[in-house]
Amino acid sequence: MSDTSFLDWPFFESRHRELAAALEEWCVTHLPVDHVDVDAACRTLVVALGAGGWLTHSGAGEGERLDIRTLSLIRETLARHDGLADFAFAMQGLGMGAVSLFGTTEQREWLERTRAGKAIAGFMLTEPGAGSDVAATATVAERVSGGWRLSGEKTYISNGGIADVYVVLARTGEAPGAKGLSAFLMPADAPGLSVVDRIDVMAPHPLAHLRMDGVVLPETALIDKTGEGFKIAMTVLDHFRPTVGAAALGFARRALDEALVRVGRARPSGPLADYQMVQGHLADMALKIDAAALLIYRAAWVKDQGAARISREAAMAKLYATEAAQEVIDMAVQLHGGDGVRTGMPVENLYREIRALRIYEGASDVQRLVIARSLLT
Ligand code: COS
Repeated sequence: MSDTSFLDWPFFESRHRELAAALEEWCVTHLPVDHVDVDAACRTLVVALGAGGWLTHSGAGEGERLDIRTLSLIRETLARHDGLADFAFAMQGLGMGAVSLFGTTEQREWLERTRAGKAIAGFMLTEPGAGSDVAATATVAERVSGGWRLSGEKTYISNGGIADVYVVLARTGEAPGAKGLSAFLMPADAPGLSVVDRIDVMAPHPLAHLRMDGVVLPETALIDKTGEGFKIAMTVLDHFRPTVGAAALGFARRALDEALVRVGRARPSGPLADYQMVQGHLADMALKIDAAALLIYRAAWVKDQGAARISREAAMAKLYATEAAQEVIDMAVQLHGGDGVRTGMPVENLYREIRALRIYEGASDVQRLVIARSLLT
């Protein structure tokens, strides 16, 4: 069982502690699921997380606010038990993030379905020519009678191919760059939307390259106002970046748990834990874990207290927690010796799982840029 003493920190209320305990119990009976078919596993997980009531927390209904501490606690707990369960939960939140924060009553009908586990969501931001540089988005949305026509390509779209609904960022052209973008809600069965390719990655999860070839959407698909798409996307990312850190934290906690079991094992010359150098590594792992947790729950707490923007805190949390988790997991692999790189070992799995978190939702260098800008402006 992982260290839960952090739940006594003043960032949390009793409802958070109760939720963490209840989710832990749920995870023990429901996770991990079989990952052989990742599409099927994700569908199963969304249904199960919906039935368990956990997905309610992935979004905010009209008049409600996203609770970032709750999102983070759920992600770290799920990640500790099953990376794909964390992915399934996180994508319901990120996919519908723009609707949670800016959606109309009609658009929220989709949100209620994703929060119940009855629909799967995706967020279509990245393009072949616009990854870190969101302002370079080339997908075009042109006005047509009664609505919009979208054309362009999006890649590395999580849940691409299995989602029922997407939020997509497109250029509506009010101004060049960041000020000429808008966000739209697009059902996956919209004519003209197709899967170009499914993308296989080192820690498999549903991922695809998608094409919009003249997809016609009604006026009501527009989220908030035209020209606000960049700010909407950044606001969504500000809310969810601390939670990426939380997922990394869950992976790191699991790695430390696995390492502690490993080094405590009896050996003819005594357990590895008797060696001071091993103890030094364990101390460094625990230190990085606590430091990451402090940054994550600081960012979450600040937002939950009503801060308008937490770009700097969110960037620090994501940057530090994902980089630190990579180091913690690498050390756990090392402490396992040859077994650490054996396919199917929990630490080998964590080693593959953690890598993408330093890239998605803003690569580490983008987070550094956000932090530096907060110092220089
Ligand atoms: N919240 C609200 N508004 C924001 C914002 C935020 N977090 N960040 C920027 N803005 C606003 C700025 O205030 C600016 O508006 P004004 O001109 O009215 O002041 C506007 O948006 C443009 O901002 P900026 O000039 O900083 O934009 P850049 O094009 O330089 O982009 C980075 C900045 C690189 C930080 C941004 O593109 C980014 O986060 N990229 C990573 C994207 C990403 O995470 N992709 C992963 C996708 S996986 S889902």
